[in-house]
Amino acid sequence: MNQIVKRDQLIKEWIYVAADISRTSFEQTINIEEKTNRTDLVTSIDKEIEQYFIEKIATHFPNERVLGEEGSGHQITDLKGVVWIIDPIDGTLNFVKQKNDFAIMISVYENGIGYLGYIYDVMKDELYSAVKNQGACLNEIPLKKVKDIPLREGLVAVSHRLMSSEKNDEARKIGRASSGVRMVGSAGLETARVATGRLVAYIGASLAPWDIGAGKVISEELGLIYTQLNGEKIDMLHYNKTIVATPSAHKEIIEKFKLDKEG
Ligand code: 2AM
Ligand code: CA
Repeated sequence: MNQIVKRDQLIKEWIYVAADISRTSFEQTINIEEKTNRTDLVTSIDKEIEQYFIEKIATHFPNERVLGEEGSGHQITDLKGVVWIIDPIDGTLNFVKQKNDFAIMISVYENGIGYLGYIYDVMKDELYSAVKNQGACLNEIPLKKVKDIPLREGLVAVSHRLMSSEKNDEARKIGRASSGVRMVGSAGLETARVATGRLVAYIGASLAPWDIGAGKVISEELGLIYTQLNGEKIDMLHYNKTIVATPSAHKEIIEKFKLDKEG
């Protein structure tokens, strides 16, 4: 990928402006709509931030395509060339109900390979960033490769949908096999916790490319494994059941548990 340094600087500038938009909104009345159901929300702020990124990308990189959660980007059916992947607010339920624990996420892929990834924890002012083959940072300070801690010695996060399933006890079995379960409700921030060694695994029930893109670049730079729950590689054009984990916890979870069968 060309112009890595320029892209990195611009993305960081844009993220801080977007974060101001999200924080300022707490003093305003915002519009909230249900997308697929009452737990899947979109606000006027998600749309405003996505629009802001799309305008910036179009100005600086007019020939490149954008895949955005709220649909104001391009219709993407292949990953040829450079594709920007945007989640304007990851953890919209947290944003609305808690005003905390939400993230802004951007990643840049070329021909399906992730080169740049950013997760910004707005309320903690923590920016996780990574450049392929150059490592990952937290607020510009390099992060160490994670230790390969096994499941029984670490904490895990499992998506609400899997953990509360009545049909299948597999997620709760994983919880019992670990040291404990900790849930945040933001795929990006849960992945960031695996990337900093605070969790050994995060399991997502049904994550879209914009929930995955940035965290995958960051976690792979730190020696973590990010795949579908059946062990196959992530499909960046569709929804995936996901696991990001230390190598040991990843192996144990995909071999011992039948989570990928769950709806
Ligand atoms: P979102 O807030 O950007 O929608 C919640 O467990 C995590 O799963 C969040 O990162 C959320 O991202 C993501 N997610 C993906 N699809 C979802 C859906 N249909 N409903 C709720 N959360 C979803
Ligand atoms: Ca979102």
